[in-house]
Amino acid sequence: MSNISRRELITTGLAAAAGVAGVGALAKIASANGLIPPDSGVLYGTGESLTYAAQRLLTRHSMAQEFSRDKISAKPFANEVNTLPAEFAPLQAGGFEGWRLKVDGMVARPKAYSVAELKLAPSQSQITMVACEEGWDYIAEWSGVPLEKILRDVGVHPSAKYVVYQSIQPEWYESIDMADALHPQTIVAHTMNGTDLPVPFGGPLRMRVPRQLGYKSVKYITRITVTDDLKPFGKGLGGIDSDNGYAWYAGI
Ligand SMILES: Nc1nc2c(c(=O)[nH]1)N[C@H]1C(S)=C(S)[C@@H](COP(=O)(O)O)O[C@H]1N2
Ligand SMILES: [Mo]
Repeated sequence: MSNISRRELITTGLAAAAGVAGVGALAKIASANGLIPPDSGVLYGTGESLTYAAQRLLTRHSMAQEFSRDKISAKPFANEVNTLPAEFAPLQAGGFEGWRLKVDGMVARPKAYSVAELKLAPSQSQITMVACEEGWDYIAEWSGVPLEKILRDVGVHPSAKYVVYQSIQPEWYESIDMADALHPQTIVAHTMNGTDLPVPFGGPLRMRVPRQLGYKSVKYITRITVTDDLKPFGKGLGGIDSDNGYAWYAGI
C-alpha cells in the first residue's frame, strides 16, 4: 500500500469513526478510548497525538504481518549494542540460570521468573520482521511467552495504562500501552529460529513487539513494570528512544 492510500485510509477511517470530520470529535473519541499518548501536549503537541490516535483506532486489533518459513532471513542482522554491563558475563557463563525477569508495579502478585520457567510456559511462535528506523530489516521466527499471559499471572490493576520494560543495559528501556501489551503477538521471546535466543539478538530474553519499529523490541530484559505514569522512568517520555526525540508510538 502506498503512503497516500494509507493516509487516505486513515483519514477516511477516522472520519467514519468520529462520525464527523471534526478534530474535536476525534480528540474526544481518542481520549475516551485511552488513545492519548503520554507525551501529548508536552513536546509533540496535537498533531502527534492525533496521528497516534488515528493509528490506534484503526490498528489496535490488527496483526503484524507474518511470513512463510521460506522468507526467514539467511543472515539476520544483529544490531550492535553498547558494551554489556559486568554482571552479564557471569550470568551467561552460568547458562543464564541466575537470570530473573522481575514483574512489578501495579500488579497484585509481583513475581520474578527464571528463563527455565518461561521456557516451560505455553509459547507463541511468529515469523515476523524486525524493522530498524535506520532502514534495514530481517525476518526470523520468534517464540516466547505472550506478555498477556505474564500480565494475567501477576494480575494487572484495572487502571494501569502502560507496561515499561527494562534491559540489563541500564540505559535501555521502552514502554507500550495496554492495547499492545495485551496484543497476541507481543511476546517475551526466549527462542529464535528454533534455538535459544542468541546473545547478539537479545538472549536470554527479549521483548518482541512486531507491530512497532525494532527499537521497541528491547534486548536482555530483566524487569517489567506496570504503571499509569511514565514520568518517573528515564527522562519521562516512555523510552530511551522517545527520550531522544523518536516517536514513542512507533507503529508499522
Ligand atoms: N537492550 C537493547 N535493546 C535493543 C537495542 C539496544 O541497543 N540495546 N537496539 C534496538 C534497535 S535500535 C533495534 S533496530 C533492534 C535491533 O534488533 P536486532 O539486533 O535483532 O537486529 O533492537 C533494539 N533493542
Ligand atoms: Mo534500530
